[in-house]
Amino acid sequence: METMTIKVGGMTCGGCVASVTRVLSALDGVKNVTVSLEQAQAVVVADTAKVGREQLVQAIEDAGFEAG
Ligand SMILES: [Cu+2]
Repeated sequence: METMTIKVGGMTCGGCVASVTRVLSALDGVKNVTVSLEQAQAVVVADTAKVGREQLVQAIEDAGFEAG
């Protein structure tokens, strides 16, 4: 289990936070997701044998936000 912090750009409200939280939580291997609008980031606890940082970034971008 590893904690990864990913910068998320383009979030403007609680709805955006909920969207990012939802897409990340849906990925297999993700155990916990904490998204902060103020800090513009997502902190994800995940089993890195199942899901890598690239997949988290891709999921955020697919949802219409910038990630890195
Ligand atoms: Cu929003």
